[in-house]
Amino acid sequence: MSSPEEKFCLKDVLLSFKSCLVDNDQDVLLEHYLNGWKGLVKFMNSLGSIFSFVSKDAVNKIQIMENFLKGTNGEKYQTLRSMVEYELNSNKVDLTNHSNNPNSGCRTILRLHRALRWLQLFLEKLRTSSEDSKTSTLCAEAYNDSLANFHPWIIRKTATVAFYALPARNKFFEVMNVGTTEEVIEMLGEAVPYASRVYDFTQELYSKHNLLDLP
Ligand code: 1PZ
Repeated sequence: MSSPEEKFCLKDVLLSFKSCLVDNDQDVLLEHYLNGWKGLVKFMNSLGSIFSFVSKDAVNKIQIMENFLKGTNGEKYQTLRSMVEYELNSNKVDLTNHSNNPNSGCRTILRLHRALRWLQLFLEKLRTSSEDSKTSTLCAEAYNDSLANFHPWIIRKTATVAFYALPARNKFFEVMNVGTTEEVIEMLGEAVPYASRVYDFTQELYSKHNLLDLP
């Protein structure tokens, strides 16, 4: 049995997206951003092995970024702004095809950034859902309005099938380990806006540098 302090709590995870915002929402600390993702992966793993194809990809991308942070140019990867500046100035970003510099920080973060949009939409749908709402439907709607647009047919198909394995709304709220339904709804109302602010900042930064379509 795990001790209470080791118990997973979605609120702490979402608050990582608060602690990663710096400079008046004009920059994002990569380490805290990745901590948020690590917590989300943990949460996803607690929902069952059906999502392991998703968590494998997320873990892989987190690892790519952690290797940059630990590497010789680690200080260039402290924030999203410094990463973009560094990688663009040193020609580390493939703008047209994904071959010379396969896993740039910019293209890797772009994948997580698109997934953050899904998360934002999904959690907002959950927050405003009624008791008889189906988590699988909410999740599929959020996915179709975001990530699905960037995924080939086979991944869309697999993801859509996996969504049916999501626990029902009350069970899902329980796994978040935040408290009663009212407390979960309140927590989401408080925490989702931080994820939105991180999303908005990244979107603007990437758009300014024409990085939103990196292969
Ligand atoms: C709580 C339920 C979890 C549902 C998760 C919904 C997202 C479905 C996404 C399915 C993606 C699966 C596999 C890999 C896809 C990759 O091809 C793409 C593009 O990367 P590339 O091939 O270009 O390197 N990867 C992504 O789009 C990133 C996906 C990250 C998903 C993280 C989800 C975190 C979930 C948190 C749960 C609270």
